[in-house]
Amino acid sequence: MRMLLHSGSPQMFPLSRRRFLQGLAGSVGLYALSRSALAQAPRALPVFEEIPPSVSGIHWTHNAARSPQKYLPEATGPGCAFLDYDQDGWLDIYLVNSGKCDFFTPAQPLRNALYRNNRDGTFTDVTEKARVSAGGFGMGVAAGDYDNDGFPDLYVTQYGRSILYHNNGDGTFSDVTEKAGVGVQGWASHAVWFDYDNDGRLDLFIAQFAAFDKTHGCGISADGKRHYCIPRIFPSTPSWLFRNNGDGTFTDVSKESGIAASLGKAWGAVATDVNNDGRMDLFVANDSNIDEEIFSLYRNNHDGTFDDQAMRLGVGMATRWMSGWGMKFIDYDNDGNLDLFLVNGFPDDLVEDFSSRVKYHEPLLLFQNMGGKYKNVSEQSGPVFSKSFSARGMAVGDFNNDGGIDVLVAVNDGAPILLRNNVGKENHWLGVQLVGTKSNRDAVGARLIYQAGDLTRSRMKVGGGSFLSSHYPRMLLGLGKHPKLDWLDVHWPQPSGAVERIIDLPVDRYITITEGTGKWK
Ligand SMILES: [Ca+2]
Ligand SMILES: [Ca+2]
Ligand SMILES: [Ca+2]
Ligand SMILES: [Ca+2]
Repeated sequence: MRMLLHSGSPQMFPLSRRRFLQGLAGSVGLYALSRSALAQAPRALPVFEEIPPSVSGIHWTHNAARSPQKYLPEATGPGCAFLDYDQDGWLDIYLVNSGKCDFFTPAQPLRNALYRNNRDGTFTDVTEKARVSAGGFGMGVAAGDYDNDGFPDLYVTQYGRSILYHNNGDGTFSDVTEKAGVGVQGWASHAVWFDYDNDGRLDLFIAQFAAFDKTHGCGISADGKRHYCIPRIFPSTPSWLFRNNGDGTFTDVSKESGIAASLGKAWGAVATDVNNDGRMDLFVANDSNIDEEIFSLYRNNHDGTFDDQAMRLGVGMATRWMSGWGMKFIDYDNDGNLDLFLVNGFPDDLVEDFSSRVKYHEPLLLFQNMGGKYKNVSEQSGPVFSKSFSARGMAVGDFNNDGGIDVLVAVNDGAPILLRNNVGKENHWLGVQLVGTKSNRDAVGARLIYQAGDLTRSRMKVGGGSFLSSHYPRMLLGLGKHPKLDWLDVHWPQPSGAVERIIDLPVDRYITITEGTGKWK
């Protein structure tokens, strides 16, 4: 996605996905492989199987509010989330819609949707009871338990007023935006929960794209048409960082943390510990540099401030860590190696008028990690990969608890796509829910290192998801054909920093590990 953002002039500047993948290849080695390489034998069930609304019960669709004026926010959403809002051990789904704002009044009211997992492959719309319909012009969602009460809360980003929903633990949520002091106004894109000051409480980063103004469009292009310009004409804006005070309120620390000093058109963000120093760093996909695809990496200076390190660390590093516009490294076949799932879609719906190469709807892509090299296995992985979509957000999570990580794709102006993974269970796995006690309860920033025979792997629980979206709260560890896990080290995040080694572990099931107990349940 990020390269699309450089089409800043009123004229669109088309960039092919091929070029994007070539860029990506620079860091993860996609170059060497072609689509046709190493075709697999046909299997009974597709690797990723599209679950239609008639089966899933998910009938909600996204309305992009498309207008002849081509207001840019129409082209950019939505995001989605896997979360377990009722803590029954089964992942539920949250979907973000557009809605009323200064350039759009829907004929019928639009709403976001919360679907409860019925534990049998179907979902029930519980939005009304849960009171999480939002109603503004929604963009994305981030789930995180900011008050450490065991129930995930929701931050919904919007063009206009963004919303913090506190999960009451009884199937309902309350809008606590004002009380909590996190009511930003502007064009919020991607939000990330992470504990930047290591006090055991999740803080909130909110990316802002641009100072969009409906009175300043791109006008008519040379072809006599209006396009969705992703333009330099909108001023760059600061993003926000809110420190969690621990009493249900937050303090805006955008200025003193240095976040506000770095202007940019921020799209996606992920919090991870880049240099393994026990501090969470923040990665932001950005459009502030016009001619190069540059990400901002805010390095945590340990004193409550952040420096923008993108130039020093380089774009390759950025690509490696970034989970931007619907892209995520997942171990879908549980062999212990991280594969790559990508969703895409060009924002300009008229792109095919001026480019024969670039399509508005684009296919989903799956790359299998063949032990260091990545192979495009999309063609062999199910009929859904031969379709095309205007995909935006993507969330991953195991909604049917079979150990195979499933995928939810949020589509602009369409129905979401739910993909069930049919192959994860063919290898051994362990699913781990971490519960922090000294560290933040979601254990964002925790690192798991595990060994099964000759397989040793490390997985970090990062903050944030892919574009506008929020991933599974549990960790899935792939063991390949190893039937036994020798040990698992849990490196809890600060302020604990404790390391606990767990042995005598089961496989092919989910367990919970609570910080300080030294054992699993
Ligand atoms: Ca649930
Ligand atoms: Ca909570
Ligand atoms: Ca904190
Ligand atoms: Ca699954």
